[in-house]
Amino acid sequence: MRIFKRRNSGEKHSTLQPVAGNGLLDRRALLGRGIAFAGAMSAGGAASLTGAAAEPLKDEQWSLEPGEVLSPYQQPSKFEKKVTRILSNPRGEPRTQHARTPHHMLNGTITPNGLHFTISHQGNPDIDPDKHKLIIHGMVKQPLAFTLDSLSRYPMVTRAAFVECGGNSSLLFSKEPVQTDVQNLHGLVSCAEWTGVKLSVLLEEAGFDKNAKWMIAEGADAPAVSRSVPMKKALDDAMIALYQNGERLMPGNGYPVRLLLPGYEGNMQVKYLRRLKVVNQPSMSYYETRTYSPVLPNGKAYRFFFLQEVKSFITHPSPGLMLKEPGLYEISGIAYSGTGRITKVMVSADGGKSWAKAALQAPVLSKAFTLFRMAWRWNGSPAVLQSRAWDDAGNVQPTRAEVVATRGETKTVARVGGFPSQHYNGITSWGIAGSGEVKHVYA
Ligand SMILES: Nc1nc2c(c(=O)[nH]1)N[C@H]1C(S)=C(S)[C@@H](COP(=O)(O)O)O[C@H]1N2
Ligand SMILES: [Mo]
Repeated sequence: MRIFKRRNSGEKHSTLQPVAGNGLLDRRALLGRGIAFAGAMSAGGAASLTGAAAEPLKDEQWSLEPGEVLSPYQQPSKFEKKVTRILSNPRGEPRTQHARTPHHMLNGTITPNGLHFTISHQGNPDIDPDKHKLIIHGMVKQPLAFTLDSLSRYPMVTRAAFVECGGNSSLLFSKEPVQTDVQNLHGLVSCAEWTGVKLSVLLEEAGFDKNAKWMIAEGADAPAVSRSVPMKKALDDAMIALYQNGERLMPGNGYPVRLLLPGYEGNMQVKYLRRLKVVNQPSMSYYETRTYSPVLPNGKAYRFFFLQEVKSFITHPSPGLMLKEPGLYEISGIAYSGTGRITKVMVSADGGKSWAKAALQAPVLSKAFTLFRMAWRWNGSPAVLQSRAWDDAGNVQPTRAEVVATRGETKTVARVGGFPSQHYNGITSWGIAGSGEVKHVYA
């Protein structure tokens, strides 16, 4: 790995000096003044990234008449109709349904509720919140039953947290890069601000047995999805979530109540939560033993793989977002870690030969999306963009080669929507062609 040092740091336009190979610029070039200078210095000598205002503003029809009536619950502009989730099973055939987040069409750390990814193994149940109950029982002094009403009388907490399916990004286990966009590759992760009651408060009230090591969480949907959760996690930062980005949970995300386990595998975060049983051993339920116990090349399986490990990917540019012409671009993307905070993201434009430090957008929250940004002057020749993240426990995102060396890869090219394996957190590479087209590549 080679890191270019900024040359002539006393020079006037020093922020425009490349800091790594193939046109990566100092992250200070992103500060307003820097980019203006950069614009002045770009090909053609234009003063900014946009053209000069040659014509006076013209009044369009919308400026000449009253606008539309307000709607009680507003929807995005009709011009944003393409910004939707991709559905794996739009007719709701009797199998799992997936709805994937369009990361390349969003820009922020919080996923809008309508675009939060969903995995429902048998559709979203139509739960009447007035009839729903949550029970805590098993190794407790006093089994308790909560209604939505009683839950809402406890002290609440609010935090941001990403939720990621263990199967997210699993197409990167494919022998050859699967040609699709970031939504199909990485759309099974989203981040929201969740509000609810700390699970530890409810467990204390029930008088849980201090010898209990596990808790079984069960949902009220038809497959009664159930997973074993270590008591340690339950007593740490687990939340009984009632609100998502300020409003009640969406039906696809567990309405009216879900278990939130920040940083843990999505499947454990049981939606439509109806039962928590305190026990002293894991239940070895269907999902924890069948789907979410990845088999290794040596034939053995991970018994449990709870943590969603440190990861990042570039969303802009990414497949489907063409680079129109050589010049200045901001490379940006998402980084997160189930362990804690993101401390550093490095970006490469030459397939990993040289790297430069990206700017991290504050606030950088634990177990939540962090945006990173990098200034780049594309010279019009082929390039390979990559990002790599570090967290505050010192974990570093592995390369793809490192992941497949321990975890294996498919023998043939995987199909879009397939799940060759689980828990891919390696690097993603975008190949930029001379034409500006962006493709998924391995580097
Ligand atoms: N009751 C119930 N809980 C569930 C599921 C489900 O189908 N039913 N899907 C699980 C899976 S596989 C994942 S990845 C996460 C996804 O959470 P989300 O749909 O809110 O994004 O919920 C989990 N919890
Ligand atoms: Mo999942």
